[in-house]
Amino acid sequence: MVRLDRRSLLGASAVLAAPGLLAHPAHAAEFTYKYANNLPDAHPMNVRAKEAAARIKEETGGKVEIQIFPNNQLGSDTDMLSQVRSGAIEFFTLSGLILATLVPPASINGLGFAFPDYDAVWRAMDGPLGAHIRAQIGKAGLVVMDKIWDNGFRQITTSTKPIASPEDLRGFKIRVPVSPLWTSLFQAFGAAPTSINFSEVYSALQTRVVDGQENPLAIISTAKLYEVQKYCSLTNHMWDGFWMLGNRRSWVALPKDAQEAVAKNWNAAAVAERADVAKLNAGLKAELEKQGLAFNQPETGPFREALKKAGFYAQWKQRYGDEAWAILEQSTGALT
Ligand code: X2X
Repeated sequence: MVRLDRRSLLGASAVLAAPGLLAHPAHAAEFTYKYANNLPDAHPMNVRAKEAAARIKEETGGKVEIQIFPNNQLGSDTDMLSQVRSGAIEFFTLSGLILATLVPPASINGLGFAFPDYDAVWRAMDGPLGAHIRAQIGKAGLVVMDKIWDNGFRQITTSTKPIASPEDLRGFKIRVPVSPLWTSLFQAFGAAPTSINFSEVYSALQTRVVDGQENPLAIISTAKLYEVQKYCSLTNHMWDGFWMLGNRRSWVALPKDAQEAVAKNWNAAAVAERADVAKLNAGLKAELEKQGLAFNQPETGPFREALKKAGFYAQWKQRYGDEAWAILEQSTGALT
């Protein structure tokens, strides 16, 4: 679907202006690969990816050049997932929860209120839970790098009211990413979730197709969602991260030493990005308050209880299976 709103026009002109596409340099790289994502240029993910691409070029003696297409320039997450599978793009970072439309177990880290803090997140994602998920991604035919990039703990913003208790979510029109787990989570609260790709979120909020959304503060800030939202409720209701996915054919086409340089630098960039995002998220509340967002910090106990009562955890335990659930609970403690 082509929609010529402000954002896609900006995206289209940026694609046309991208140097490698129009010019034919005398010493073209042997492998010119595209990395696409859904986040604004200013987000640490794109900042660190740019550094990694420069190092990859240097360490491969110019053989591997990675062009970065941020901000949904090449389409929505749904589009880009098709593109990385077909080889139209070579690399793509995607939330595990959205990847779950292809690899169902990949959403498990997004279960409501599973992780108490970042220590538990990295223990799980750099440990057995991450390994379990990556094995499933591999079986689906995609390449995945070892280190997941941080998106963050997610918070709810609205244009209408603060969310102070689970009752405030009843009937609430909220945008969620395209992902069965996300829809299920907000349905369990009795909300009215609508699946919308991130490429359409700003305009969906602006035109009041939905009254709210949920994202980490780093995204609320870099995507300027505060321009179209009034309240921010610090629910920390789930942790979300981005897997660096690769097209398998393009990956195996790279010589071994180039693969190593690419993997090493993508993984190092992910680790650096985690620190950036944690720092950003910790400092952004004051800045977003200045932009006009009103904050509140609800107690999370009643939200967890509401999920338990709705049978949310029991239902997802059955879907993921006992083995995966046991691996998750190693890092989170008992959830059911
Ligand atoms: O779509 C979203 O909300 C985002 C940007 O956080 C994800 O990629 C999951």
